[in-house]
Amino acid sequence: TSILPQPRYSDTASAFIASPKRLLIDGEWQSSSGEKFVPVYDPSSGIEIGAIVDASDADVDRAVGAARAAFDDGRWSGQSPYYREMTIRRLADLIEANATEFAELEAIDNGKSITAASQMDVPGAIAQLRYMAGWASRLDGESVEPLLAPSGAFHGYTRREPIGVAALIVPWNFPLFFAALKLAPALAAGCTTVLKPAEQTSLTTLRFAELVLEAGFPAGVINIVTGAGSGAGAALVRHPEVDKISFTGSTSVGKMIAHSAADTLKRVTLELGGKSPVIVLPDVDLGQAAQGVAGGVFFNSGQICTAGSRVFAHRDVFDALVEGIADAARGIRLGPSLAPDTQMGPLVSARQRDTVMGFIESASTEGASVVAGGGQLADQGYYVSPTIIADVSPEMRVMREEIFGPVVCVSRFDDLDAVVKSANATRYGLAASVWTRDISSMHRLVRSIKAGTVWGNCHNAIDPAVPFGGYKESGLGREHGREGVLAYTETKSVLVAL
Ligand code: TXE
Repeated sequence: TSILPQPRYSDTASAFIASPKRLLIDGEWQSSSGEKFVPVYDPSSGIEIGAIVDASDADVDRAVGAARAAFDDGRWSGQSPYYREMTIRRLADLIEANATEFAELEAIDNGKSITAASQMDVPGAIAQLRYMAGWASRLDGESVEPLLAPSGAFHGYTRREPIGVAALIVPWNFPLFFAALKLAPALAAGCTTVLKPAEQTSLTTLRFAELVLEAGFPAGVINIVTGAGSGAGAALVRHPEVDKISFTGSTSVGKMIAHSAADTLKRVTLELGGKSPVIVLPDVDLGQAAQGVAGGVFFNSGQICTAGSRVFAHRDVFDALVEGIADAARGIRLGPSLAPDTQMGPLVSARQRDTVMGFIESASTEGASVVAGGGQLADQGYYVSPTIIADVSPEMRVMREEIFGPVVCVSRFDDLDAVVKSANATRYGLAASVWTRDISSMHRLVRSIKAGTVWGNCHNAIDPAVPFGGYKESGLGREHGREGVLAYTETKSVLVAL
């Protein structure tokens, strides 16, 4: 397959990429105390296009210090909820006004198609900010009657107070979206923040930082440091002045963060890997189910934590479903991220491509069969074709580990009890989907599957108002919705003897 060359960047995007990159600390652009940089690649071509700052420990210390000072003097949490809501809304409005530029930068930096970036990532980021902005004025405490005291002996109530300084660590699969998703509830709750984007994809976050200044946030409320996970990321996690960490990324780093956070008992929210089961019952409309299942795993080139990567099809529909998913896979137009008709772009990095190819090779070695796809495409860029693997068994690597690429394993089942066992036979528990028109089977499965989200007749339906997070090793805590914003607060109980 030949992949077209990446179309020319717009002048606006080229100028932004070429501009010198710094760190947003205490309301101004600051240079790093070190001289280290991380190269930026365009995954569609594999060409190095620029560089971002690799922040030093001293930079991280300055950023945390600025957030600490901004929290402690109440310049953000001491304002009215209405002021906080309107400032967050201004940021959303500014992103919307620059939506085209954000979509292009995201496509260039991450490799996702410009269509997906403009239809999902950018509007998704805006919606997160607008939804959470409303929570600023709804974080009420409660009046409480103590159980053991005579009525009227105490005035009891709770207050919702912001935790303090929140460190927000973001992965590379949805860079702008995750930055907004983490910042919005922290800011609504009244926390101050230090955000670190992934070193592979920091461009949209740096453009976002310019809008933070324009939106008029007080200095130090939002600080942005770029750089390596093992350097700037780890420095942020161990910093004693950080009160809360919210991390999205790999399960292995999530566990390291939980260990490190234990030293000062930082509050932790972790959104980690997944190996989400997709269960297809025999009564479905096969055409629709095949399209839906394919979309559930191939969206974002499979680089999404909820990817429906283990499909369990009822024996009666197995062959037809595999054929349907293979047809859908063959119909996906792969191409460079900026080409308007590209449906699936490359993977984010050469490393990610090599990891995914390693999984596909391991499947063949272990005796599975590759039904469709299976290849690395083109010499330039990090393309992998949508791949379907059958004849799998539960011990194979492809069935146990998160692949994070456009690869799906399909196996067959006979009855509901057996499929529940197979679906739950994983250390992960992020999401699942069930495809059937039989409502009692649907709800039986919903109750039995150990996952933070179960979708019915759809996959990857993610919404700012609906709690999101994992069971088991897929994470800790919930993002989105009321639970998402409460995760940035402490409850203070007050009892006044009358
Ligand atoms: O993730 P990392 P990687 C999974 C997916 C993928 C694998 C590896 O399976 O193939 O992880 O991706 C920062 N202290 N997911 O290596 O390293 C890092 O800089 C503090 C699932 O890129 O976890 C980046 O900002 N921070 C996933 C972020 O953590 C550290 C999204 C994620 O990087 C750090 C991404 C450290 N010691 C990958 N080390 C999802 N849940 O959606 C790294 N970081």
